[in-house]
Amino acid sequence: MIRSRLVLVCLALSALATTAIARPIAESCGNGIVRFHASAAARDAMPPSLCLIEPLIATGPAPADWRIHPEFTRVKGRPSVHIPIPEGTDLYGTGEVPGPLRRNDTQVIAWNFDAYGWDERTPHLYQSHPWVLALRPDGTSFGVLADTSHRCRIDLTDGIRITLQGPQFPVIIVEGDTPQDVVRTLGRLTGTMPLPPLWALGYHQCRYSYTPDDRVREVADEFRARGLPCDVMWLDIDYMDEYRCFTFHPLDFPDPKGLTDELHAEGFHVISIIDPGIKIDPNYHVYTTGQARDAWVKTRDGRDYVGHVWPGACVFPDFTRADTRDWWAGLYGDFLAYGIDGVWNDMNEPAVFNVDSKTMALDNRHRADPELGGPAPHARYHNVYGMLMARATWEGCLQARPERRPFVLSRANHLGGQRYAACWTGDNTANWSHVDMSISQVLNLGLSGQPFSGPDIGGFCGPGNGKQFARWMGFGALLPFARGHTGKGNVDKEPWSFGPGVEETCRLALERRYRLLPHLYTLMREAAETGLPPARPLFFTDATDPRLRSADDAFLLGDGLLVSCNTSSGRAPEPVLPDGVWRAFSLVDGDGADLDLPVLMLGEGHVLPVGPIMQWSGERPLDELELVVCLDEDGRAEGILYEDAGDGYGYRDGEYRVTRYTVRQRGGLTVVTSDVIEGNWAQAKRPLTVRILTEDGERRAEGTEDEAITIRR
Ligand code: NBV
Repeated sequence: MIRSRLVLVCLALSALATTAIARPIAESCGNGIVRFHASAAARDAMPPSLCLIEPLIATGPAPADWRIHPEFTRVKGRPSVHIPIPEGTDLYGTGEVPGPLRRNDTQVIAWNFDAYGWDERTPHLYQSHPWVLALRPDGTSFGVLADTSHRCRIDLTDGIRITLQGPQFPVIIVEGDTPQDVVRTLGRLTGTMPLPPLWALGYHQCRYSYTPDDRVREVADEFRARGLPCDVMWLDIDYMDEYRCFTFHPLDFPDPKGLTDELHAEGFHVISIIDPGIKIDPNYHVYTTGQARDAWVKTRDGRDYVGHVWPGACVFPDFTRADTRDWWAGLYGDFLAYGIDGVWNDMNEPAVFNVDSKTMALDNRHRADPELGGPAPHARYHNVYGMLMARATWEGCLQARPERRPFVLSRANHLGGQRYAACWTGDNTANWSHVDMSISQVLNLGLSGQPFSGPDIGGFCGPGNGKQFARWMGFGALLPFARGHTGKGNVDKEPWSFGPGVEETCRLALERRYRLLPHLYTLMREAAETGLPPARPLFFTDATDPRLRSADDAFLLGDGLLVSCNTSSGRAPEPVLPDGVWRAFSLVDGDGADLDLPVLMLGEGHVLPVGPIMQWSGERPLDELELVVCLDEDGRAEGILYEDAGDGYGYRDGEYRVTRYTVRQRGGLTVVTSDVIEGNWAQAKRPLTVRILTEDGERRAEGTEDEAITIRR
């Protein structure tokens, strides 16, 4: 009896143990890219990738000197891969995760989850990015992409270990001389975000919910009356008729077109929320037309799956089918005709109320198209449900208005989903830890392929306080996606809600953003072209400098503009700065004296083009420019500016301009020249103000863009 118990215990222990799988298969898939399979059988059974932009073609075995060799194992019977890392390697990425920038010693679960009120310990947020970026001590870098949509644990406590609840999966390793190289390769593999419309880079104002329509007008008018820049007003779920998507409440929003016309006339764009849960109601066109298409996700025994969300009992479109996506896309024609400019997809993990898992049953059936891998349980498609919804939404917006660039914001998403939607970090909380985390989250998302993200500035849950709001807005206004938002029943969180002092800080913060819009747009264009995010960690300046590897109270906008933030209630700690000269400068009157605002610094060798303050991005053309300059020790600096119509696709036919600004010191003269280096738009003859930042102040000069400007020392 005792012996048989012992045998059982031993058997159980060995099942728990990690078992190695012999002889993984390595395939070279392009320069610096190798895909590994646990075995030939795993390679042959590999389903289509749901994150790659196109299938990878194997061109031969891995190069002989390939450095990273994953070890495929089974942990408690589950497929697992372990990648040992050299001593001193720092880890980043893993997408939308709470906590610090540097991810060593953390564990997360890639599982899209309605993480209301999440905190530092929450194991899974709304999006899944099975991707780790590793930085070796010598500054070279590699990336690890687990090509799976299944739930997986990414454990960074001992090297990199990824363990799956699902079938065996391939691992793609990317090598680069720098982390930037690896992020660019990720962009090539999973796609880049299409260039957004310029207005989407303005400031956005949201709350759950501005209702009725007069409240939307009131808030919008308040922005204009107070001279606070803002581009977009958002409509959260209460604009709907009993939460039926694509409808408007007959009493609270009786004339949606009238409302959007008025807002447009004041320079605002309007974005409305659309959730995936469709109310079961035979008198509701979305339900009946979806029903006619048999569009819904099914239970394991083939009935329509019914889950409860805002409207009560709902069915859920099966976005894994092109037929369903086409139907969904088609719904946007009439909807956008109300004057809606962009779409916010929420609750698309998908979130379901009143079930412990907070989502639909894992054995629900998706009747997916063959190119996605064919019919399979929800467990395979859960993590990409939100991405496929965002894709259908994006396609719908483009179909409805082919001459305009879609803007979609999605709560749930997956590696590669930057092709369809921007990201906000969900229902955060108004406390200092969340203020602090908002920077590292945006940076790690950027290192995971998603360049366009930001937090709910001010915090969705909890009231917070004025000091916190001011500091959050101070740097939040400079993150790629800048939106103030808060929850139902919470205190007001408009820029003026905490009194005149905080309002003044918000004004300066927003005016700074608008002055920086030309630069942000240039960076967004770079993101669209290369995958490099606008907001970058400091270690991008020198990947060998160990001091910069954990720095996450500061970020770079591009290569040369450093934003050093105060994310605590007290005094800002002494910032960790990269080597070289970094000069603090002011962008709007009074910003240097406001200690709640981040410090802006320009690195040596950079020219930063900035525009005038505007109340919204399209208020006036960019008809004057200022060049902020920080010379390097050889007296040189350079910068570029990308411009186009701000919307539409003319830029694809050459209707754009990239101007390079060059500053050179020769003898006692500093000479500034402008050259159009790309695009067919004629060179502008704008007035230029040049500001050369020096150790003891600034030297200024005026001129125009079509001539060299000479400044005497
Ligand atoms: O649509 C209401 C909210 C929205 O404001 C928030 O931003 C989302 O994250 N939504 C979640 C649903 C309910 C939240 C309690």
